Amino acid sequence: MKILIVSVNRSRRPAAVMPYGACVAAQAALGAGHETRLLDLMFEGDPAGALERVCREFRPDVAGFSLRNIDNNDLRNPVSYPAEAAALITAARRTCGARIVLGGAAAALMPEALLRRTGADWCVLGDAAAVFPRFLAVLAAGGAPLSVPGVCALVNGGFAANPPVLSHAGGAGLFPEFGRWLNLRAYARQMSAAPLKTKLGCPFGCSYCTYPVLEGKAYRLCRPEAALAAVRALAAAGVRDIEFVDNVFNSPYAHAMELCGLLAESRTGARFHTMELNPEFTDGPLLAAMGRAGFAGIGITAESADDGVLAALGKNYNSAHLERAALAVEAQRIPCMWVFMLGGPGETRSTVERTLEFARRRVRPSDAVFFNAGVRLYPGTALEAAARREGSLTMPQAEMLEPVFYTSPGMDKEWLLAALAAAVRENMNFIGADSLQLPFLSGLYGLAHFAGVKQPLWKHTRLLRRGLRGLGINT
Ligand code: B12
Repeated sequence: MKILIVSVNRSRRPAAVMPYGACVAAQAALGAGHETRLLDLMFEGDPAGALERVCREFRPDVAGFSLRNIDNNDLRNPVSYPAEAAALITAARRTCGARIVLGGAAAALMPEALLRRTGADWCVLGDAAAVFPRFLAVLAAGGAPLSVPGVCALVNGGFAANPPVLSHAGGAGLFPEFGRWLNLRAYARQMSAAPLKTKLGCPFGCSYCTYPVLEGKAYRLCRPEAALAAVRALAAAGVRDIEFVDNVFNSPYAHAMELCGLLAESRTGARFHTMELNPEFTDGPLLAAMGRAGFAGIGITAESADDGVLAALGKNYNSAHLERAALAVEAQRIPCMWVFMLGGPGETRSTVERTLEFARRRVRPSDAVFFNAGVRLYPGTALEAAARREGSLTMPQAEMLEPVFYTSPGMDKEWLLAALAAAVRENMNFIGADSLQLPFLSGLYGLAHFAGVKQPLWKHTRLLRRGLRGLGINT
């Protein structure tokens, strides 16, 4: 069959991210013997026009729409993406007779709502490398796609789902040939690193998080040698920056250490990044191994520095782990971004102050701190249930496609936003979601790339903010 994969995501905030999942889906279709094309809309000026052109020329039998984001996760300036996806699907229907299937993290989180909103025929959950070829084989043979585990659809107005089975992450399926599908130069010009994942699954129990819903709770690890081979292939294709996008990079600890050891020995010339370090497993030996491996930027997802809030979020670590992680970061040179999420369950004015105080006192001034305000609520999470019990969430699950946020009843939302704005104003290494609203952020990446600045750009947060302030722009 002829398969067209369409990557719908066009968001360049905080940066343009390569459509990893769409590439995995395309590679899986190609590997199963189908004639496959990928249309990446990231840099298209006229997305609907580009899609209609491909639909007319290529005449796909199946169009797979990869939906990454439901919204931008920004409480103050929410942007919702399903309407854009629905309009594109209408355009595809207008121009060709392809059957339409949804995939991607957004689709997997709210399949029923997205099937209803977009009018697509099916939605594929779980790992595309495992499910998509089977789905296509059944479709090609004239069978019923709903017989395939991981496929869902609307049947006579009701939602029917065949639950996905967890796939093994041997490696190959997770490592598509990015250069075959994407304009890698365009991404390099936007200072985007190529994503690589070394495991599937998330065994942690964070009350608000969707990762176990998306990938299951059990870890399926890639062999570190397979990840190294993928790194080598990317380096050979000219990719300089690679970002490990594991849900948590440093768990299991031994797996991360082994990978770092291999990367250090292999000297591929690539620079590595990850934004997903868990404080419990962030210590001196790990950071030393990451330094030897060639990590140029790391992120610690801390969320809060208050023990009560961390417990209410269901975190596996406490403030003592944060202190230890901060000491380990201080003792080495890799630039670090700390990520916090204020306003979660149990949050009060004093717990917010505690987290801000940690960021002022324990984060090196040369490092950056990113603050989210409010917690995006997703159906099926423990926090959703808690919000319904508290009475702060009353809307039906089907309507949660529109961004809906939790903020603690123990704290006034307006006060939180004002306190955060004041902290960002006073500390030049702090940024919040508002900082990402800069209209010229994409131009800034282009300029930095042109000037030969190395990734990650956020390591220059203080300098950039000072420069912008000098120009009268307060970010
Ligand atoms: C790493 C990550 C980031 C990194 C990305 C770095 C990089 N270089 O790529 C950073 C920190 C930059 C980031 C930013 C954002 N992120 Co993010 N991110 C992730 C994370 C942890 C992994 C994404 C990834 O690469 N996965 C690996 C690929 C292979 O998986 P995948 O894309 O889902 O594809 C698989 C399946 O979905 C399926 N599939 C995909 N497409 C298709 C198509 C078809 C046809 C089929 C059949 C199957 C299929 O097959 C693939 C293989 O199994 C996910 C959580 C998660 N576990 O998914 C969140 C996640 C994708 N992010 C999310 C969000 C919201 C954002 C932001 C909007 C918010 C923010 N915090 O700033 C921005 C948007 C950035 C942008 N420009 O679009 C949400 C998206 C859903 C939603 N809630 O709207 C997620 C799911 C987390 C969450 N909160 O639930 N993110």
